[in-house]
Amino acid sequence: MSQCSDCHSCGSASVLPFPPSQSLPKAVALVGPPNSGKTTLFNRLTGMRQKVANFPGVTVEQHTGIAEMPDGSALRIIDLPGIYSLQPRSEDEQIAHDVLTGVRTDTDKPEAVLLVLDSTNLQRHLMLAAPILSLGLPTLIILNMADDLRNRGGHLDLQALQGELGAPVALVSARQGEGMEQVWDFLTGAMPKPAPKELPILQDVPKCRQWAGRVGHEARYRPPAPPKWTRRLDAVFLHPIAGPIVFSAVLVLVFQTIFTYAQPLMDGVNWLFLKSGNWVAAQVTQPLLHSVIEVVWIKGIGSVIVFLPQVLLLYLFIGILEDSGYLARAALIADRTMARFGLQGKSFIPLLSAYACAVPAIMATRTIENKRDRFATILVAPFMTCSARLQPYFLIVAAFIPSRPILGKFLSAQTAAMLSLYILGFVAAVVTARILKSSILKSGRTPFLLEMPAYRWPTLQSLGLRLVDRTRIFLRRVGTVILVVTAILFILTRVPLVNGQAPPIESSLAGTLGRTIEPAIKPLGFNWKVGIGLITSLASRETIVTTLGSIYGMEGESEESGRPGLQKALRRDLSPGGAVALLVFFAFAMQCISTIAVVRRETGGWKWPALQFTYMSVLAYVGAFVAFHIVR
Ligand SMILES: Nc1nc2c(ncn2[C@@H]2O[C@H](COP(=O)(O)OP(=O)(O)OP(=O)(O)O)[C@@H](O)[C@H]2O)c(=O)[nH]1
Ligand SMILES: [Mg+2]
Repeated sequence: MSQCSDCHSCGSASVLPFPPSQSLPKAVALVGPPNSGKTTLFNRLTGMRQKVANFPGVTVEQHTGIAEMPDGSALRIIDLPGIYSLQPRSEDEQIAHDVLTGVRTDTDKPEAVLLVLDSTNLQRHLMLAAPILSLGLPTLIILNMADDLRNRGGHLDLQALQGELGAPVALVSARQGEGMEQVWDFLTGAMPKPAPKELPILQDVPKCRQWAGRVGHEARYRPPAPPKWTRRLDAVFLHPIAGPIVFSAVLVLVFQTIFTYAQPLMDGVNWLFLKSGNWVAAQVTQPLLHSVIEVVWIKGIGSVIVFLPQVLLLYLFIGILEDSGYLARAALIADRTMARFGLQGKSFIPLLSAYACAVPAIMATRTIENKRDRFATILVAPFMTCSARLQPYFLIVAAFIPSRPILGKFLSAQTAAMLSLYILGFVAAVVTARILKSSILKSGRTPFLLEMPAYRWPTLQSLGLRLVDRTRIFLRRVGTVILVVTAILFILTRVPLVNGQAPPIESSLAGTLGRTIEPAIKPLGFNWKVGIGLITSLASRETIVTTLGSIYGMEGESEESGRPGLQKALRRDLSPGGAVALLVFFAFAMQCISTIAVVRRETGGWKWPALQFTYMSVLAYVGAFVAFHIVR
């Protein structure tokens, strides 16, 4: 076992001369405790848009960006996951540690460090200064959140702190761009050097804390007034009874908004898409091209595009939860419940973000220290209802469930059905976690430690940028995977030619494929058309919507263009039992190649993704079978 303390690395604690002799540093690392604003600064320096949010553990891997220096030269800036010490406890901390010490081959060893500390929480954050300075790299200590410090009446003497640490210090607000000239001065080597200082080697956490306290005292650090609102809000949000009630109310509000209030927006997008598509189709007289536009574009792609407003609303809500600081509170409330299923509060954040997409959620499990807890979270995350499931769910629910109110304006039958599907995925996740944690992934209970961030108003700019990025990703997905699959399907439904004409769909290649698997899916209440959709949805779940849209479009069954036509066609083709079975199938099946790939990467092999895929597929089949036979 290492004799090193938790907050200080071994070795000499003296600081090397600064700035580096002749040449400028080529790669500079952003280091600091979680949630101190490293990525905000990274984005400001490089002009990039890496994810920023108000909870610890947002960045879980290193990102390199280029900062353009005033003289036109380029400097590589490396954003790192947050660390509390140089003794890594979780995968993300390990990455930061390895980049910093030059162990990783995929990233340059940094030649200088920007140590980002939260100036409103300086006494705690200063503890990291000693081990980082002892690395001997030229280091600028950035006291971030200067705006917050000032607004809450905090103060410190920068010169004194600089003298105590023997390293340059800058008071900065990365969010507002305040004090950035000092950062540039450091990077260009124009910042004056303070006298070097021999730092003590500290052996344990209490000594580190003592040292940080003394340095803070010498720097006449006056901590800012405790954030009044944070205390007041926490009294409600973390209350053992009020907390869970608020949390449930937040969830219902989110779902109600997505499923009900998104409707007019979706209708608007649908109208726009149809009008523009029909206009283009009317200009094209060549029959093949005309039907490509009509089938692939209007009926296929159009049936997915309409979901953009819903997906954006979901991301908007997640953005507000993440940026406000509420997410960390929700994790704390969830910790007790999670413990019943063998997981812990730290698993909650990845699981909640899996409502958007399982891929970043699986990456976010890197913050979980206990490997078995981490693997269990990875294995259950794909059960959470991701935004790609929203589309088949919505199509089927809208087709089969009337939109009548259940609890007045508060809850409609369709919202209740959607909510049940979300609950179904959640139950599958926690039951699976329970099974895993009491069998192959058994481990003792890990205490849940998460630093609660101060509440912050989400800025319109940050929410707006999230939505712009999300729209781009959505459209890119539609324009690549979904368009390609829909185009291939179009070809497969037109071959082999009969007398130079496209055959009826059921005898086309796609139809033959669908009919080949029909015997296997008939017990679930699905016909060959749904079968084709199940095959294409292996590429991504939304493609079942474009597939059914194109098939019914080609058959002319959806005379009425757009979603109402598709819904009518579905009602003709699926019994209510088959519809419920299809929903259950989508709730449980792991139809996402990207998720399989990321599980393989994060678990280091094929064993876990293979187990996960088999388990989820069997559960999907059996679940759909049972649902079909119960509902009929
Ligand atoms: N008031 C204020 N907030 C800031 C400032 N810089 C960052 N923030 C906020 O602090 C929160 C955390 O910012 P990030 O940049 O994600 O922090 P990080 O250090 O990269 O966090 P991890 O990746 O989790 O380690 C976000 O809500 C930011 O908007 C600042 O100068 N002032
Ligand atoms: Mg970050």
